[in-house]
Amino acid sequence: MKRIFIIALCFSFTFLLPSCNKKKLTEVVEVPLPSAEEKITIGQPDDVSADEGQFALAKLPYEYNALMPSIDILTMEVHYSKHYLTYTNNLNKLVAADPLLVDLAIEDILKKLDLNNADLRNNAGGYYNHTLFFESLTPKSEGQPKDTLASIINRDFGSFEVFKNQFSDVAEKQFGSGWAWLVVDKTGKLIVTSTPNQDNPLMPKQAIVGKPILCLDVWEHAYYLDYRYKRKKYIDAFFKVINWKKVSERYLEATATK
Ligand code: MN3
Repeated sequence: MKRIFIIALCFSFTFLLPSCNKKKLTEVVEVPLPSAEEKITIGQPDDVSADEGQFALAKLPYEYNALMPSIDILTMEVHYSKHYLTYTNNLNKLVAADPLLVDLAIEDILKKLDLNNADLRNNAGGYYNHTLFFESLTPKSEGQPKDTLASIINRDFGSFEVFKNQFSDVAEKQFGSGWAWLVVDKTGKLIVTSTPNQDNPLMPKQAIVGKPILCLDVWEHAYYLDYRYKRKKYIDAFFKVINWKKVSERYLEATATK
Protein backbone atom coordinates (compact mmCIF):
# COMPACT_ATOMS: atom_id res chain seq x y z
CA MET A 1 0.00 0.00 0.00
CA LYS A 2 2.78 2.33 1.07
CA ARG A 3 4.70 1.50 -2.12
CA ILE A 4 1.72 2.31 -4.29
CA PHE A 5 1.30 5.65 -2.52
CA ILE A 6 4.97 6.57 -3.10
CA ILE A 7 4.78 5.59 -6.76
CA ALA A 8 1.62 7.67 -7.14
CA LEU A 9 3.33 10.63 -5.48
CA CYS A 10 6.38 10.41 -7.78
CA PHE A 11 4.03 10.10 -10.76
CA SER A 12 2.22 13.25 -9.69
CA PHE A 13 5.42 15.24 -9.28
CA THR A 14 6.77 14.07 -12.62
CA PHE A 15 3.66 14.96 -14.59
CA LEU A 16 1.83 17.64 -12.63
CA LEU A 17 4.65 20.07 -11.98
CA PRO A 18 5.66 20.62 -15.60
CA SER A 19 2.00 20.90 -16.61
CA CYS A 20 1.45 23.56 -13.92
CA ASN A 21 4.39 25.54 -15.28
CA LYS A 22 3.09 25.21 -18.82
CA LYS A 23 -0.37 26.38 -17.82
CA LYS A 24 1.06 29.58 -16.39
CA LEU A 25 2.72 30.34 -19.72
CA THR A 26 -0.10 29.51 -22.10
CA GLU A 27 -3.40 29.40 -20.12
CA VAL A 28 -4.96 26.73 -22.32
CA VAL A 29 -8.74 27.17 -22.48
CA GLU A 30 -11.07 24.80 -24.25
CA VAL A 31 -13.11 26.61 -26.88
CA PRO A 32 -15.84 24.89 -28.92
CA LEU A 33 -15.31 25.15 -32.66
CA PRO A 34 -18.09 26.95 -34.55
CA SER A 35 -20.32 24.71 -36.62
CA ALA A 36 -20.84 25.39 -40.33
CA GLU A 37 -24.12 27.19 -39.49
CA GLU A 38 -22.37 29.42 -36.97
CA LYS A 39 -19.67 30.60 -39.35
CA ILE A 40 -19.26 34.31 -38.91
CA THR A 41 -19.45 36.41 -42.04
CA ILE A 42 -18.95 40.13 -41.81
CA GLY A 43 -20.75 42.23 -44.40
CA GLN A 44 -20.33 45.87 -45.35
CA PRO A 45 -22.06 48.82 -43.67
CA ASP A 46 -23.49 49.84 -47.06
CA ASP A 47 -25.28 46.48 -47.35
CA VAL A 48 -27.49 47.41 -44.40
CA SER A 49 -30.60 49.53 -44.79
CA ALA A 50 -33.74 50.08 -42.75
CA ASP A 51 -37.12 48.83 -43.92
CA GLU A 52 -39.14 51.43 -45.76
CA GLY A 53 -40.08 54.30 -43.46
CA GLN A 54 -39.41 57.84 -42.36
CA PHE A 55 -36.00 57.24 -40.78
CA ALA A 56 -32.87 55.79 -42.40
CA LEU A 57 -29.64 54.56 -40.87
CA ALA A 58 -26.81 57.06 -40.83
CA LYS A 59 -24.30 55.89 -43.43
CA LEU A 60 -21.02 54.81 -41.89
CA PRO A 61 -18.19 56.76 -43.54
CA TYR A 62 -15.80 53.95 -42.55
CA GLU A 63 -15.65 50.14 -42.61
CA TYR A 64 -16.49 47.91 -39.64
CA ASN A 65 -12.78 47.23 -39.08
CA ALA A 66 -11.69 50.87 -39.40
CA LEU A 67 -11.77 51.66 -35.69
CA MET A 68 -9.62 48.72 -34.60
CA PRO A 69 -8.02 48.25 -32.16
CA SER A 70 -10.24 50.71 -30.26
CA ILE A 71 -13.49 49.02 -31.32
CA ASP A 72 -13.36 45.53 -32.84
CA ILE A 73 -14.90 44.57 -36.17
CA LEU A 74 -17.52 42.15 -34.79
CA THR A 75 -18.79 44.63 -32.21
CA MET A 76 -19.14 47.28 -34.91
CA GLU A 77 -20.92 44.91 -37.28
CA VAL A 78 -23.43 43.62 -34.72
CA HIS A 79 -23.97 47.05 -33.21
CA TYR A 80 -24.67 48.76 -36.53
CA SER A 81 -26.39 46.03 -38.53
CA LYS A 82 -28.44 44.48 -35.70
CA HIS A 83 -28.97 46.81 -32.70
CA TYR A 84 -29.14 50.13 -34.56
CA LEU A 85 -31.14 48.61 -37.43
CA THR A 86 -33.69 47.15 -35.01
CA TYR A 87 -34.28 50.49 -33.25
CA THR A 88 -34.67 52.18 -36.64
CA ASN A 89 -37.16 49.64 -38.00
CA ASN A 90 -39.17 49.68 -34.76
CA LEU A 91 -39.27 53.49 -34.78
CA ASN A 92 -40.46 53.54 -38.40
CA LYS A 93 -43.35 51.20 -37.52
CA LEU A 94 -44.37 53.34 -34.53
CA VAL A 95 -44.24 56.55 -36.56
CA ALA A 96 -46.22 55.05 -39.45
CA ALA A 97 -48.95 53.98 -37.00
CA ASP A 98 -49.33 57.40 -35.32
CA PRO A 99 -50.52 60.39 -37.40
CA LEU A 100 -49.24 62.78 -34.70
CA LEU A 101 -45.67 61.60 -35.32
CA VAL A 102 -45.62 61.49 -39.12
CA ASP A 103 -43.22 64.04 -40.64
CA LEU A 104 -41.80 65.13 -37.27
CA ALA A 105 -38.02 65.40 -36.99
CA ILE A 106 -36.53 62.92 -34.54
CA GLU A 107 -35.55 65.79 -32.19
CA ASP A 108 -39.18 66.95 -32.07
CA ILE A 109 -40.45 63.42 -31.40
CA LEU A 110 -38.03 63.23 -28.45
CA LYS A 111 -38.81 66.68 -27.05
CA LYS A 112 -42.57 66.00 -27.11
CA LEU A 113 -42.22 62.44 -25.84
CA ASP A 114 -44.64 61.00 -23.29
CA LEU A 115 -42.21 59.13 -21.03
CA ASN A 116 -44.94 56.58 -20.26
CA ASN A 117 -44.86 55.50 -23.91
CA ALA A 118 -42.11 52.92 -23.38
CA ASP A 119 -42.03 51.67 -27.00
CA LEU A 120 -41.52 55.14 -28.44
CA ARG A 121 -39.15 56.19 -25.63
CA ASN A 122 -36.86 53.18 -26.22
CA ASN A 123 -36.93 53.12 -30.00
CA ALA A 124 -36.86 56.85 -30.76
CA GLY A 125 -34.11 57.18 -28.15
CA GLY A 126 -32.29 54.15 -29.56
CA TYR A 127 -32.44 55.57 -33.07
CA TYR A 128 -31.29 59.09 -32.15
CA ASN A 129 -28.56 57.96 -29.74
CA HIS A 130 -27.00 55.46 -32.12
CA THR A 131 -27.14 57.88 -35.06
CA LEU A 132 -25.24 60.48 -33.02
CA PHE A 133 -22.84 57.83 -31.71
CA PHE A 134 -21.86 56.28 -35.06
CA GLU A 135 -21.44 59.74 -36.58
CA SER A 136 -19.16 60.71 -33.67
CA LEU A 137 -16.54 58.12 -34.62
CA THR A 138 -13.70 58.20 -37.13
CA PRO A 139 -10.52 56.23 -37.79
CA LYS A 140 -8.78 59.58 -38.36
CA SER A 141 -9.37 61.26 -35.02
CA GLU A 142 -7.39 64.40 -34.30
CA GLY A 143 -7.33 63.42 -30.63
CA GLN A 144 -8.65 66.75 -29.39
CA PRO A 145 -11.00 69.47 -30.65
CA LYS A 146 -9.63 72.61 -32.31
CA ASP A 147 -10.59 76.26 -32.62
CA THR A 148 -13.94 77.36 -31.14
CA LEU A 149 -14.87 74.08 -29.44
CA ALA A 150 -11.39 73.76 -27.92
CA SER A 151 -11.69 77.22 -26.37
CA ILE A 152 -15.27 76.59 -25.15
CA ILE A 153 -14.16 73.34 -23.50
CA ASN A 154 -11.37 75.29 -21.79
CA ARG A 155 -13.86 77.98 -20.75
CA ASP A 156 -16.44 75.55 -19.30
CA PHE A 157 -14.22 72.79 -17.87
CA GLY A 158 -10.85 74.48 -17.33
CA SER A 159 -8.98 72.17 -19.72
CA PHE A 160 -9.50 69.29 -22.15
CA GLU A 161 -8.12 66.89 -19.55
CA VAL A 162 -10.68 68.00 -16.95
CA PHE A 163 -13.48 67.53 -19.52
CA LYS A 164 -12.13 64.10 -20.51
CA ASN A 165 -11.95 62.99 -16.88
CA GLN A 166 -15.49 64.20 -16.14
CA PHE A 167 -16.92 62.56 -19.26
CA SER A 168 -15.06 59.30 -18.53
CA ASP A 169 -16.20 59.37 -14.94
CA VAL A 170 -19.93 59.68 -15.72
CA ALA A 171 -19.58 57.04 -18.46
CA GLU A 172 -17.93 54.64 -16.03
CA LYS A 173 -20.37 55.31 -13.19
CA GLN A 174 -23.58 55.06 -15.24
CA PHE A 175 -25.11 52.05 -13.52
CA GLY A 176 -26.14 49.32 -15.94
CA SER A 177 -27.00 50.26 -19.53
CA GLY A 178 -26.98 53.84 -20.72
CA TRP A 179 -25.13 56.70 -22.33
CA ALA A 180 -22.64 59.44 -21.50
CA TRP A 181 -23.22 62.86 -23.07
CA LEU A 182 -21.63 66.19 -23.82
CA VAL A 183 -24.47 68.69 -24.25
CA VAL A 184 -24.94 72.39 -24.86
CA ASP A 185 -27.50 73.75 -22.39
CA LYS A 186 -29.90 76.62 -23.14
CA THR A 187 -27.34 79.22 -21.99
CA GLY A 188 -24.70 77.83 -24.41
CA LYS A 189 -22.69 76.15 -21.66
CA LEU A 190 -21.17 72.69 -22.17
CA ILE A 191 -22.22 70.08 -19.60
CA VAL A 192 -21.39 66.40 -19.14
CA THR A 193 -24.15 64.03 -18.07
CA SER A 194 -25.39 60.46 -18.41
CA THR A 195 -28.77 58.79 -19.00
CA PRO A 196 -30.05 55.25 -18.41
CA ASN A 197 -31.31 52.86 -21.10
CA GLN A 198 -32.03 54.76 -24.36
CA ASP A 199 -32.97 58.04 -22.69
CA ASN A 200 -31.20 61.22 -23.77
CA PRO A 201 -30.96 64.90 -22.80
CA LEU A 202 -33.55 65.98 -25.41
CA MET A 203 -36.29 64.08 -23.57
CA PRO A 204 -38.48 65.81 -20.95
CA LYS A 205 -37.70 65.59 -17.23
CA GLN A 206 -34.00 64.74 -17.60
CA ALA A 207 -31.50 65.81 -14.94
CA ILE A 208 -29.66 67.79 -17.62
CA VAL A 209 -31.60 69.01 -20.65
CA GLY A 210 -29.67 70.24 -23.66
CA LYS A 211 -28.56 69.65 -27.22
CA PRO A 212 -26.21 66.65 -27.42
CA ILE A 213 -23.00 67.10 -29.42
CA LEU A 214 -21.17 63.90 -28.37
CA CYS A 215 -22.29 60.61 -26.85
CA LEU A 216 -20.86 57.28 -25.79
CA ASP A 217 -22.83 54.04 -25.69
CA VAL A 218 -22.02 52.20 -22.46
CA TRP A 219 -24.43 49.31 -22.99
CA GLU A 220 -22.46 46.07 -22.70
CA HIS A 221 -23.19 45.21 -26.36
CA ALA A 222 -21.01 48.20 -27.28
CA TYR A 223 -17.84 46.82 -25.70
CA TYR A 224 -18.22 43.42 -24.03
CA LEU A 225 -16.65 41.25 -26.78
CA ASP A 226 -13.35 43.07 -26.57
CA TYR A 227 -13.27 44.59 -23.10
CA ARG A 228 -15.49 42.28 -21.02
CA TYR A 229 -16.22 44.05 -17.71
CA LYS A 230 -13.43 46.62 -18.24
CA ARG A 231 -15.64 49.55 -19.24
CA LYS A 232 -12.91 52.06 -18.38
CA LYS A 233 -10.60 50.60 -21.05
CA TYR A 234 -13.37 50.97 -23.63
CA ILE A 235 -13.93 54.59 -22.58
CA ASP A 236 -10.19 55.32 -22.96
CA ALA A 237 -10.24 53.66 -26.40
CA PHE A 238 -13.29 55.72 -27.46
CA PHE A 239 -11.26 58.90 -26.95
CA LYS A 240 -8.87 57.71 -29.69
CA VAL A 241 -11.63 57.54 -32.32
CA ILE A 242 -13.76 60.65 -31.67
CA ASN A 243 -14.58 62.69 -34.75
CA TRP A 244 -13.91 66.13 -33.24
CA LYS A 245 -14.64 67.88 -36.57
CA LYS A 246 -18.17 66.50 -36.41
CA VAL A 247 -18.57 67.37 -32.72
CA SER A 248 -17.38 70.93 -33.47
CA GLU A 249 -19.92 71.24 -36.30
CA ARG A 250 -22.66 70.17 -33.90
CA TYR A 251 -21.54 72.71 -31.32
CA LEU A 252 -21.66 75.52 -33.91
CA GLU A 253 -25.11 74.40 -35.10
CA ALA A 254 -26.45 74.13 -31.54
CA THR A 255 -25.29 77.63 -30.64
CA ALA A 256 -26.21 79.24 -33.99
CA THR A 257 -29.89 78.24 -33.81
CA LYS A 258 -30.46 79.47 -30.26
MN1 MN3 B 1 -25.88 50.38 -28.61
